[in-house]
Amino acid sequence: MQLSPAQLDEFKAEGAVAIPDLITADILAGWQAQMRAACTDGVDLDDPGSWPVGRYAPEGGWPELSPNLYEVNNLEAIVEQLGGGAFAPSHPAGQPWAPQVPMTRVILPSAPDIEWVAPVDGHLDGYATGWGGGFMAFFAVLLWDVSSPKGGGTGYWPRSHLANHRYFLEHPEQFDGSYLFTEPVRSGGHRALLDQDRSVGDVVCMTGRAGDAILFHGLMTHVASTNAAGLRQPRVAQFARYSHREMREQAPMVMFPDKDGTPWSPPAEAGDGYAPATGFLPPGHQGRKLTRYDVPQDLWKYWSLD
Ligand SMILES: O=C(O)CCC(=O)C(=O)O
Repeated sequence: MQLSPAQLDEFKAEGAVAIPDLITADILAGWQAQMRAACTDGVDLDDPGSWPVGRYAPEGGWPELSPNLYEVNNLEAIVEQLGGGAFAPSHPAGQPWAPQVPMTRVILPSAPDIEWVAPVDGHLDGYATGWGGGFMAFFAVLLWDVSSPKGGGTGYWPRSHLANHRYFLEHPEQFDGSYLFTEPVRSGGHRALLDQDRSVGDVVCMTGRAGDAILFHGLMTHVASTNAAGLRQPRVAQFARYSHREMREQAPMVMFPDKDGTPWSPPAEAGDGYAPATGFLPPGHQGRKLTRYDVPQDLWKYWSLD
């Protein structure tokens, strides 16, 4: 499978493009069977009467589905088309590369007294503590139909990849993740970067048929949305995330290093389960010359779209 020139143009302009039927019927049927079998606590994905409210995962989490999404031929072919071999599944910095398990996330309808509201703010992937640089793109893949924009599909702000790129061109020193701790994002959230840019569209919540996907640019502001009360479709999705191979390899040297510039090493876990950031490379540090820190004028410099 390859994206058509029209799909590539849409992806570049909007930061997101639908890929219908990314997943073949046989793989999809297998995944659905594995998801059904993995449910515990009396939950039956085909019986809304058995559903708890909101986000659901069985005890111990969702299992790795077979085949692994990252190894699906159609996906591999598109990733090769996009990156010309330069993109690989994202993984935590400081660990040797190993096959990755895609994230599985299920969002069931909310409680009847909760009114659906559109997401008001989102985030960028690739900036969690301990994650490496060079985050390029991600795919959201539906395992069940989502017919309604209120059905819990990933919310995203069209053209926010361009707005965020413009911000980082003006503030390249914050591309390391320090933008999260700097105004206006520190108080106003990612939304603050979008409000400054009139070309960014209103939030859209993903819909589609089981087996469909959306490809998102890594600088797309996005967020999980709520599955409206009363709906009878589970939002069941897997996510595949990709980084630039070379930048990913540089990540352990430069991601959240100690303030004196000594190489990053995973910090001890804080009490709330989140590892604290240990600081960023100071301006002028040699590490900042690595491509992991590059904010290219041409947003597509590290892609293979021509
Ligand atoms: O569950 C979703 O639709 C959104 C997931 C998300 O925000 C993420 O993977 O970063």
